[in-house]
Amino acid sequence: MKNLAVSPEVRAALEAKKPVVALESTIISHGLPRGQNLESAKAWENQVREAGATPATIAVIDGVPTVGLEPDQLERIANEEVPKASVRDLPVVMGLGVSGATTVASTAYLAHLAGIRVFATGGLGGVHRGASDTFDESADIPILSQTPITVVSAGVKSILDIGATLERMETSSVAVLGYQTSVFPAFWLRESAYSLEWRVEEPAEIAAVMAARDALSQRGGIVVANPVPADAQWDPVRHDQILEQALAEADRRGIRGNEVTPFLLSSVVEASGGESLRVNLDLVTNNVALASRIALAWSQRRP
Ligand code: PSU
Ligand code: MN
Repeated sequence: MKNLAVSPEVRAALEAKKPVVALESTIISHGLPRGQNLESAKAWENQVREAGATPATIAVIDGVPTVGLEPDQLERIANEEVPKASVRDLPVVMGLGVSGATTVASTAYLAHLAGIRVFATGGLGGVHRGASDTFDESADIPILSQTPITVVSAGVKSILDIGATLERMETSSVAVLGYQTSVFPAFWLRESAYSLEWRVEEPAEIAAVMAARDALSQRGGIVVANPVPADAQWDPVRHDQILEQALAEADRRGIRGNEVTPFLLSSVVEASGGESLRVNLDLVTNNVALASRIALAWSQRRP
């Protein structure tokens, strides 16, 4: 694509067929509190480098979709008021020449345009509770159904309707692989009430699935469901109490549209006194580690 800015570091890695891991920016601008967000974003980039891969944090900067943010660009996304930009917003922020933080959907979309195969996030967006009335479903799944990328996620947050989200992924032909688990994780918790059909033990197996998907010329993405480590998960009782309060508050205030997810996340962080935030940071770190290993396994398949 013309006008896609790929940083020299990311471009060199892609040209040399070295491992690259895409990272999203909505988690930085809207998913984490200021003060915590820049430090975390830098730590995840360093973590990818230490694992032997190249990080590519993605956002739109002054109208230019950018793959591999420079340090000053990362700072702007963390500190300025930037809109959350999903795929439908990309042409708008580009056309108007403004900046935007990319969601899972738009990060996957731009990463694919740049030729990146592996992406680490915290949790995917999905079907919200009550979606049969509100129609609130994240664009993350429909976009993943058309975007050949492998996304490592700690499942989806329990603020969503997890069962409906899994059904939507099935209908959309998005493959879901449990990483060393047969149970779909629920973001802050290792397990939801839903089991998975497919379990893998090693990054090389995931790379083999990616190669087979390519051989079939399938367009859909692969979701790797990676549970938060056992010693890092949130207390399930506290989790249920706080979640219920946050959902009721969002309902009472009539929160709608793309504000729902950021509102629920920040309410939960506040009500938990930061406990949910610690779990959130730990699970992203765990996802970045696995995504780096998958990117390495993928590049080893292609000498
Ligand atoms: N999960 C998180 N933190 C986040 C998000 C998801 O733990 O910040 C963001 C992702 O960018 C995801 C988006 O793509 O929320 C989904 O928003 P919506 O439900 O409005 O599609
Ligand atoms: Mn929504």
